[in-house]
Amino acid sequence: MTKPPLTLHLAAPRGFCAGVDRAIKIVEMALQKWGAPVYVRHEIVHNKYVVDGLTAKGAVFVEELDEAPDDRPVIFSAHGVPKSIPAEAARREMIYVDATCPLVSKVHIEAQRHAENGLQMIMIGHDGHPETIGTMGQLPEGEVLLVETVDDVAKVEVRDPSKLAYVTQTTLSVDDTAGIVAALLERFPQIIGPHKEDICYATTNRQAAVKAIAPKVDAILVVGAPNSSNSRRLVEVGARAGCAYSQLVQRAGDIDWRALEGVRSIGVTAGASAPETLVEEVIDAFRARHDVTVELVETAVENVEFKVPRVLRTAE
Ligand code: 10G
Ligand code: SF4
Repeated sequence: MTKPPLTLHLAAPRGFCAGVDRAIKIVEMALQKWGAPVYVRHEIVHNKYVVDGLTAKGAVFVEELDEAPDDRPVIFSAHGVPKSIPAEAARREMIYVDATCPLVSKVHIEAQRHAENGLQMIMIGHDGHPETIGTMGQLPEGEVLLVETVDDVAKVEVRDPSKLAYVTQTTLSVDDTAGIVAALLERFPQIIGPHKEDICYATTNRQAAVKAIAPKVDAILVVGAPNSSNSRRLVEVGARAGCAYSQLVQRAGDIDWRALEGVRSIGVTAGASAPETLVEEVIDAFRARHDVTVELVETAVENVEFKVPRVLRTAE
């Protein structure tokens, strides 16, 4: 029986970013250096497949530091942690390794520098997300004001409009954030911020690739987890760029084949925490049902790599 043809537009770049790659390596190298169990505070990156794989190798994932014993190493996730967490680990004389992405640490330093210069901080981010909690937690409780939307900008109450700075989460929607920054600049013309925002290269590139694909396809699938902020942003970007069916799938088993009946072109991408093996699984699932032609849509080439912390490098 002949299979119906399907053109699969594969986004590039997609999937793992340099910060995710480094964070996973940190857990693997810690397991090699210290043996199991090694504790990890929060999912090292927001992906069940990654977490399950590391759990099988002896990592133990906990939400809070007090769930980890004093005498085993603990790793902090790529999303970053409030200052109080390494301080508590040090107080308990624990071995700890911080897997915070260097691009998130850069935002932490920015926030602290602005505060030292007497500026009140505003953070553009999602309430309750670990990265937002970590960045806001670089300064004492209540010092950083959170805005999530343009509406929030109208409501935020500041100490002195002439002494303000802002930072952002690294995985936000580029377009939504531009709107929020514009609203901040309009209400507080003296506010100081980064050149554009703190959205990282990986977020920007993955969103741009989806924008390029959306007008060409009947449907978009984003491989990623429901708790992965950057993956969910890719779904939104796909829908807003004109693709009516834009969906998140964790694995091939999540694909709604009935909804895709009659589709002749599909876009596939993956969030920064989704392993390539899951993208391959999705492509294979299409191959089983269609005569697939893969077209790579490459909108940027990435060659960013981050070193792992020295304490682990010496173990090599
Ligand atoms: O997109 P979020 O922040 O939810 O995280 P993720 O684990 O799905 O992807 C990697 C991004 C980070 C570690 C945040 S900088
Ligand atoms: Fe780092 Fe960006 Fe990846 Fe976050 S999404 S881990 S900031 S490279």
